[in-house]
Amino acid sequence: MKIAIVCYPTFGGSGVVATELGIALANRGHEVHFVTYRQPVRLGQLNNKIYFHEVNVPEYPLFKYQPYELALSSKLVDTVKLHGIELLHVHYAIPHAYAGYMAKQMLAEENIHIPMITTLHGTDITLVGKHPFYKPAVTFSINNSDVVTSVSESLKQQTLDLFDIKKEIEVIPNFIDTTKYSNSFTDCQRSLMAEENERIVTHISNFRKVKRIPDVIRVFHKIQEQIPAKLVLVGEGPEKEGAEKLCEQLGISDRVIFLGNSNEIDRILCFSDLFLLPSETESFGLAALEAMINRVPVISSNTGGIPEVNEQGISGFLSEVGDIEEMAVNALKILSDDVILEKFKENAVKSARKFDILNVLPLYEEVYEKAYASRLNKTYS
Ligand code: GMT
Repeated sequence: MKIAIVCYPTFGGSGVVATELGIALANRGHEVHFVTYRQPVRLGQLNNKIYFHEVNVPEYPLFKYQPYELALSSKLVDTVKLHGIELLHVHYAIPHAYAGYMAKQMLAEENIHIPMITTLHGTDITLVGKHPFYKPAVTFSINNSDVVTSVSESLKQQTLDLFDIKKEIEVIPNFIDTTKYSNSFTDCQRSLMAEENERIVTHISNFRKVKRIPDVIRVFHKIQEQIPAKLVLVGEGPEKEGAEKLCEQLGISDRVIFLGNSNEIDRILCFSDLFLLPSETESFGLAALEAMINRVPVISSNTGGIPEVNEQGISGFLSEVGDIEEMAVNALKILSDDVILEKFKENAVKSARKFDILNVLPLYEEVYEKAYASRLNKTYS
């Protein structure tokens, strides 16, 4: 099938999921066309199965805000016509589902009928989408998608609670390509990060408020009071400066390593002993799943879809949002004993394997086939 994927090209989870899905679909023989404003960060070499089409938004002095949706929908129309695209899969409702719907309508005028799948990822519903300024447009574009999927049961429920949804929402969880990890690194270069006797605690995110970065630092502060440890912080975002200041205030700057954005996530997780994800809300927690497949147990909050990924007392521990005390106690339970740590590491991989791409990809293919087969029965009003 010829599929156009619309996503954010950045380090955020929805872009990563869209990119990994596109790569996996191409490996299965589909032709995949990414349509976005920059080549997605996780997308490697383009080939005859993977294409990238850049959306350009020309500047004009009249505009305070550049009309990205307009440029995206035009690009989609051109791409569909030029490459004979059969299906549109948009990741993150805002503004992709809206632009996708407009593209569909324009194409229908020319008697080209193309189904649109919208995958909801999290903040497009829970933080941004529910804002009254966006809500009517988000509700409209979800209800006018041919198929709607969400990355967790929790996100499905939140969508139904927050919006007036008239469509069925199918849950297709995020996934991991487990074959990539069967020969995981043997040389993790751990010595570059920490002394032999130190545990390595890691957090990876885009450093937005929702990630509760101060909680990450305060939990680590308590851990390092009890055992020798280093904290590795990976990512960039608005909370980073405050994080650096907090480390200084707590007198732990020499134990905290800020790595910035990285394409070497697996290498970093390879030498990590524990992953912290104390988020305010998290539709799924892809970062936790990536940690787990790399043998890293997770201390997280119990919010949103995280309990569908991190298993209490098995792959790690979950606490109420903001319960720094309990998170630190649980972290120490795992880190203080080599045997316990090893058990949690093994369990983390086992839990992660449930999200093997081989189980999840067919769910998307099934949805695509159904949507494609029924495209001509639709009335494009
Ligand atoms: O929160 C992020 O890190 C980015 C955000 C995104 O949309 O790019 O992530 C959301 O989608 C991910 C992939 O489906 C989920 O794993 C994250 O849990 C979700 N983030 C939130 O709900 C806060």
